[in-house]
Amino acid sequence: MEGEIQKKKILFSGVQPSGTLTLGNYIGALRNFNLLQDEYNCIYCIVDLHAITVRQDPATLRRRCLEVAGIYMACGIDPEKSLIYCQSHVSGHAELNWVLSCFTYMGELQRMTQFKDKCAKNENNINAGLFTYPVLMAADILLYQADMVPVGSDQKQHIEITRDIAQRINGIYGDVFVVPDAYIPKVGARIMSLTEPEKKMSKSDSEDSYIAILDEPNIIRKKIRRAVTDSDTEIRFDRENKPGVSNLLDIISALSGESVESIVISLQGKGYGALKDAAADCVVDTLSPIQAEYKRIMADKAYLQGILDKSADTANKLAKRTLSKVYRKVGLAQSGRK
Ligand code: ATP
Ligand code: LTN
Repeated sequence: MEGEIQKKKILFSGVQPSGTLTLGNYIGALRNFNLLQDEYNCIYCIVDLHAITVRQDPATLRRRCLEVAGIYMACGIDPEKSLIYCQSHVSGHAELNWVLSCFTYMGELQRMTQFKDKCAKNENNINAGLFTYPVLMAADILLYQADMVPVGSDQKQHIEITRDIAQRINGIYGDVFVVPDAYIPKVGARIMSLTEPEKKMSKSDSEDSYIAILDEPNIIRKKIRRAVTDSDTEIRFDRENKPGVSNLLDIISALSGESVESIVISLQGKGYGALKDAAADCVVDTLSPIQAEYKRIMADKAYLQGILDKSADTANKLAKRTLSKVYRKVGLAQSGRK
């Protein structure tokens, strides 16, 4: 990939190992990852440095990094085509983070809605990392001169600030960075919580609010059966007034490829029980083969670790190219060593 990197455009994305990955992560981000593998040189990162903005149990965090790598591969990311590695294994992320933070304004960071949401959820640990989280994310992306970043719609604001930082630096020093575009899916860019459908499904919320990619079929059915809908009986897409029902329709549409309109027609008059059964069938059918593949991959941890290490080596080389360019452009001292 290192040599080839010049020819194809570059795609970068990341997922935090901050919990077990959810159906929201899958529909909003992961399932698009493998679709783009042939068109782009893809770099998929497990962003463990981002995860520690919220307190994590060390042993669990370490285990989850490997699990996320396994899920990436089970969802179809091919380590022969794409890089899969841990953010903390490439020191360039943290180094570029520093430089970018000197070109990011406090006011910009204060407007980030994810920061406000995370503060509300972590009242006892509103740390500086939570505040500067988007700068590290910008560093992740700009470090590889990525053209494209597939994410769920909750990350749109973070991609915009990344573009602003890149354009600001390019404006001062000439062409330093590629300015990346977000790739946000048309359907399923924001899957909602099963228990509070006006909120985003999130892996750091309570277990019954999300479907984990690794949930057993009977658990998936149970969670969907209990999903909050409304006191009405009409199956209709109306995100504002019927968020629970709309979320289930969204999930079916995203996974089956059928339009919401035709799903609504086929379920007309059948009631919420039928809607929930249809959603559960789609989810189980999609996740079962991924779960089987995940089991197979996780049986050989040494192989998985080997992929992470090899990818990190390549990522380190790519990162160094951008970092030396940035250091040179901003005027940091050059080393006299050969
Ligand atoms: P946390 O709850 O710990 O903040 P998260 O699942 O919200 O985690 P990430 O793991 O960093 O956040 O998300 C990885 C990718 O999944 C991102 O591209 C994000 O936009 C996408 N994503 C997360 N939740 C959803 C969702 N509910 N619907 C669609 N996409 C989502
Ligand atoms: N901020 C993202 C995770 C993330 C990411 C990235 C996504 C960190 N770095 C780079 C895409 C590209 C989140 O909270 N969902």
